[in-house]
Amino acid sequence: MSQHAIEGFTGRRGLPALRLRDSSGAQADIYLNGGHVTSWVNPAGEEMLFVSDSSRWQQGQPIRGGIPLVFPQFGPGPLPQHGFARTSQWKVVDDSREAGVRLRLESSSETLADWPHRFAAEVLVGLSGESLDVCLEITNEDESPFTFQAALHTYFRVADISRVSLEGLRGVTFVDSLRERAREVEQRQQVRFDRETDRVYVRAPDLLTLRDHAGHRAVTIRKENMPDVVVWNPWIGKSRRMEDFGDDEFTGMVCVETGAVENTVTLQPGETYEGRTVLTSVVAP
Ligand code: TA6
Repeated sequence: MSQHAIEGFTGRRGLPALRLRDSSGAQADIYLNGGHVTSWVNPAGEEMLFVSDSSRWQQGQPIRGGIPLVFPQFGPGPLPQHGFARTSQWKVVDDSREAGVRLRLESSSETLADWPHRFAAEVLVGLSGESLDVCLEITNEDESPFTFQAALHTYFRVADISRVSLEGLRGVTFVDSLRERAREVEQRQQVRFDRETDRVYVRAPDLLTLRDHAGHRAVTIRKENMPDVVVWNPWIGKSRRMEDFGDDEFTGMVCVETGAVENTVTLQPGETYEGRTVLTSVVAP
């Protein structure tokens, strides 16, 4: 990773945030609320992530866009949707040796009330030229094992969803959240979008390419120890039902999320899980 400059600043609605820059001119913003990457600008100055114009910017509320951290639960369940990581206040780990920003969230009386396991979570965000590198680490600080789900719920900005393709999923089994979790094998080399899409691709390849044909851009998505990939676009109906998302914003975004969703993680006491995703911006014809 290249050398970084890190500066604190007051972000939207007064929320505390950090800005990370590297020598290539790339830049990323990370909010302490949720440990949330809200912006990734490539060396050419292009914003690669989507954030809704209707997003809340309130402490304790999820930011609609960027890279929400999903932990310890994905989707609906006994905990609030997608777990408490994205609505908790993370702290900066001041470690000058790090190549990037490291934030930390520890179990507390609030989290223990909902999820009775002591843990430490850390996210390391780094930049290296065309790449954004996000590593999520979860340590079991308890005396008994626990099982969790985790994901980087990344919202990519695109010029026109109808001219977007996601490559590398052919032959992968997916669970369709819109058809009572029906399982099917992806037949297409290029997944395209013309309707609401909400699928978990199980044990997907570790390298995918998202092509924004109208934007003449592409992003490679390289993951480590994050077996599953969630692909989501709310399309028209769901967009209208989300009050922190514009009715027509579905045309300018797609979520390609990397994590352990169908393949949950069980940690023994003292064990640490590390999941990493490296996003690289490439110019596409
Ligand atoms: O990742 C896909 C998904 O689980 C969708 O079902 C949709 O609910 C999306 O996450 C956003 O969830 P949120 O709780 O942020 O509105």
